[in-house]
Amino acid sequence: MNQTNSKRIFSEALKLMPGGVNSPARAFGGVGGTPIVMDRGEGCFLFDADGNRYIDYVLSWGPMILGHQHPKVNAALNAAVARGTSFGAPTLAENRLAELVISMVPSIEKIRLVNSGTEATMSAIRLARGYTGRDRIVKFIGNYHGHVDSLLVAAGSAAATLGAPNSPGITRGTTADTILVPYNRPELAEAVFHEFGPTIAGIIVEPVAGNMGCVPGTSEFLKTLRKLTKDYGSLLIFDEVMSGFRVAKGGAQEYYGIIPDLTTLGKIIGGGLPVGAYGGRAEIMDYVIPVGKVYQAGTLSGNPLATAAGIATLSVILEDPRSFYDQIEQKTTMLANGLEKAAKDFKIHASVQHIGGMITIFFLGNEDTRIDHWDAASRCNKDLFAKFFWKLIEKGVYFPCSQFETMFLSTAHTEEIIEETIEKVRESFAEITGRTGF
Ligand code: KE4
Repeated sequence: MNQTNSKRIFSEALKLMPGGVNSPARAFGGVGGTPIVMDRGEGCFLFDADGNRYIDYVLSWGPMILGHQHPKVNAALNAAVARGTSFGAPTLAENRLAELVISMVPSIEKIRLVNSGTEATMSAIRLARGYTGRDRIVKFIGNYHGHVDSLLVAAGSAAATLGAPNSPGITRGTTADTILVPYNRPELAEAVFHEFGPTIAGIIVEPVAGNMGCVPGTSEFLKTLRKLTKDYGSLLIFDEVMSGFRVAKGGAQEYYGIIPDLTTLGKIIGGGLPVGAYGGRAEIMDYVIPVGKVYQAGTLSGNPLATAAGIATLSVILEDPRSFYDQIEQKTTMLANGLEKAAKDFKIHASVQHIGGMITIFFLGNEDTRIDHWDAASRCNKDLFAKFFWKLIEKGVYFPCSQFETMFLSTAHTEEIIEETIEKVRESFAEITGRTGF
């Protein structure tokens, strides 16, 4: 596979930006080798700087649920550009995006748009502290909520991939009020609340963890968090930056039927442009400045181009949401079944875990049969994952470059493309194992 341009461009990047990237998740730290420089996206495909085509299961780490260059998103962006790019003043489009999100997400009566998932989670925990007057926040080992100082402890995603779950540069004081609990262990969350409950401002949780790879929260776990926060007067924050608009129209909170006090959003809400958001009941959100005193601001929050892309994306989903999510679920299940059968046929010890449009194949440690928390995820066979990743790259299939990331599907992935993917997975397993698979 010719990668001349990609390697040249990336070697220049290394001189200009730390690790040649503007986000460590792209650095290929979990798989080794040189990141591939992408040039354009089209439907479910990415094309690199040398013109090589890949079936894309990263989808910009989640946003591109309609695939790349959806005509309605492109048209909305072109129309918005013709009116100017940023005014720093209220615009109608912000009302429109807010209305769409409020109509889709059960917990949200009022919303504040920001520019990233990190800004959303940072603001939501500040709001929880301002609203309750308490300091402590509970987070879960292996969950990643963006690079918020007080949450960059035992963090997943690239923090785990690159071995920096606790980043240097964060003071002990910053994380002194962060309580860590293992994910999917309701009894341990109970123990923490029995000891610290009256001092806990809130819990922030990925209801479907995507930053260990795809590890859905159990109903019992999430119901326990809902009960504990209600009993102790803390706020439950669902970080749905990844699961929002992906596992259901109303995100994981609709899927599980558990309504948090605050929800953070990102990725799909911007349709590929930088949008994050946090929202919840009006009586909580009215603690945010300028109504309340909890400060939060942003030059480009609610930007006209970003809101145009977000409105177009959510509007396509809302044309027929039931068939939209049935389609996403059906395609994800088709891929999952193909991955499971391939792993079984080639005697590879794996667990394929999926929910809505999120999916991960875990190459399990010997003693594990399924991944439901970080300890098990950390025992996965990362070397085998890396071999598998590169075999697929050679065959034109682009999986996330880490065992601790989730794969995504879009409405642009056809059944034929999924069948082609499964065939290339089987070829890769045959080459790795030397078995025939029959
Ligand atoms: P951003 O600041 O990257 O927009 O969002 C942070 C964030 C918050 N919460 C959850 C549940 C998230 O998954 C994320 C970001 N996800 C990673 C991928 N695992 C983004 C990729 C990257 O960091 O480049």
